[in-house]
Amino acid sequence: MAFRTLAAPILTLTLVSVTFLGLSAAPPTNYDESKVPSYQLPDPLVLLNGDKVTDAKTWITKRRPEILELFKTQVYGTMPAPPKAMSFQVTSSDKKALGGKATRREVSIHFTADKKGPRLDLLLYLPNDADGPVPVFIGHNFRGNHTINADPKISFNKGWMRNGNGVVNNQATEATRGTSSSRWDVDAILAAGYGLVTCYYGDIDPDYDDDFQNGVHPLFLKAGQKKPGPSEWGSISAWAWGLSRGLDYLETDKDVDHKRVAVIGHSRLGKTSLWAGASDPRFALVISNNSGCGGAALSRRQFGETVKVINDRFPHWFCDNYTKYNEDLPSMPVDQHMLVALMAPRPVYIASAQEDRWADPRGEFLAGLGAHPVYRLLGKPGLPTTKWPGINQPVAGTIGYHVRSGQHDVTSYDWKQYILFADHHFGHDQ
Ligand code: GTR
Repeated sequence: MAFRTLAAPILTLTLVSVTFLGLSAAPPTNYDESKVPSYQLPDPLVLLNGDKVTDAKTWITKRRPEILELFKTQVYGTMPAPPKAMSFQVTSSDKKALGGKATRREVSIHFTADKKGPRLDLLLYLPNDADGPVPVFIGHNFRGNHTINADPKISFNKGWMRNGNGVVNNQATEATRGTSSSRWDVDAILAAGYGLVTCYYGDIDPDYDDDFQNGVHPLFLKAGQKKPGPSEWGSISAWAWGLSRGLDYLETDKDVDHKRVAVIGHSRLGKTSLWAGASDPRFALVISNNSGCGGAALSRRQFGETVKVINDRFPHWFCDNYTKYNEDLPSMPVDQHMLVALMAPRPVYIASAQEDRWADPRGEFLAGLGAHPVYRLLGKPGLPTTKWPGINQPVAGTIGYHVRSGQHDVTSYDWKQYILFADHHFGHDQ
C-alpha cells in the first residue's frame, strides 16, 4: 500500500533486522537503539490512492487535507468550531508590572453566555518599550498562571490541579506562586521584544480520565450524547482548541501582532502545541519542547513510550480510534513526521533533552527529517542536516532542532534557541 513506502532513504538509517514486535504483545520499554524494530514510514508525499505528490498545489489541496483529516479522526479527535456565545473580558491591565518593564494583562475567555460555564484565563506580559504590536509566544502551563512568575498580582487559579501524575482534585495553595518560573524565562522573552501569553490547561479540561464530564467537552455534546465519539476530541485536542481560542482573543488585542504568534508547549503540552499548529494555520511558528510519543517522536520506533503505553496510561488524551493502533502500528496511516509536515511551510522547532529517553530524542529528530521533503517541495530549506546533531548543538532551517543536555524540562537554554529561531523567522534580526 502506498503509505507503507519509505519516506526518504535517510530514514532507513534506523532500520535493523531485529524485530521484537512478534515476541510479545506488550514488550518492555526499549531504550536500546539496536532493538528498534524494522519499520516503514508512510510517505508524506504519496496520497492514499498511491499517487505521488510532486507539486506544491497537490500538497496544499490534496495531501495536506488528507493527512490533517487522518490526524483528526485517528489520533487526536475532531474539534468543534468556537462557540457562538464566546466573549472576551479584559479583567485587568497594569503597565507597572515586573518593575515597570511590562504590562500585565489578564483576560477571561467565556465560552457560554451566562459566564458560569468553563472559561480560559489568559495572562499576558507585554514589553512596555515596544514601538507597536509585538510578536508573542503562547503556551499552556501545567499548574496555573500564578505559578509562572513570582509576580504577586497574577490571579490565583482555584480550579483542579494535578499532583505529579496522580489524579488528585487538589487545589493550589499560595505557596505555589512562582514555582514554575524556571520554565518561563519571562525576562529573556521581554528583553528580546516579545510578549508572553499563557493559560492553564486545566481550565479547558482537567487532566484525568472521567469520560469528559468536566471542562469544555460537555458544552459540545449533541442531544443524547454522553461522551465524545471515537473520532471526536480527546483532551489534547481540547487543549489545542483552547490555544486557538486564545489566538481568537489575540486577534482583537491591538498591542499584539497576531500574525506573529508562536505556539509553544512542553511534554503533553508539546504534543498539544504541535496539534494546535497543525490544526490552526494562524499560528505562525510552532515549538515542541520534549513532546515525545504522540508529539514529535516517531511512533513506529517504539523507543521509550509507545502508543499502547500512552493510550493505556492516558486514555483521555487521544481519540478512541487511536487505540486501534496499539498493537498494529504498521496499519497506522500516519506517523509523527507527518504531523510536523502539517506545519509546512511555517517554521517549526523540535527540542529534545539528552536524558529524556522516554520521549525518544532521536525519534523526535527523525520526525523533523521525515517532514523535510515537504518543506523542500514548498521551496523552504527544511532541516539543514540529515545527521542527528550533538548535544547542545542546535540546527535551524525552517525546521529547527536541538538536543539539550539534562532532563525532561524547559530551561533558559531552550528559550534562548526559541527566541533566536523566532527572531530569524519573524524578521526581528533583520
Ligand atoms: C508522561 C507521559 C509523556 C509526557 C509527560 C508529561 O507521563 O508519558 O507522554 O507527556 O508525562 O506531559 O509530563
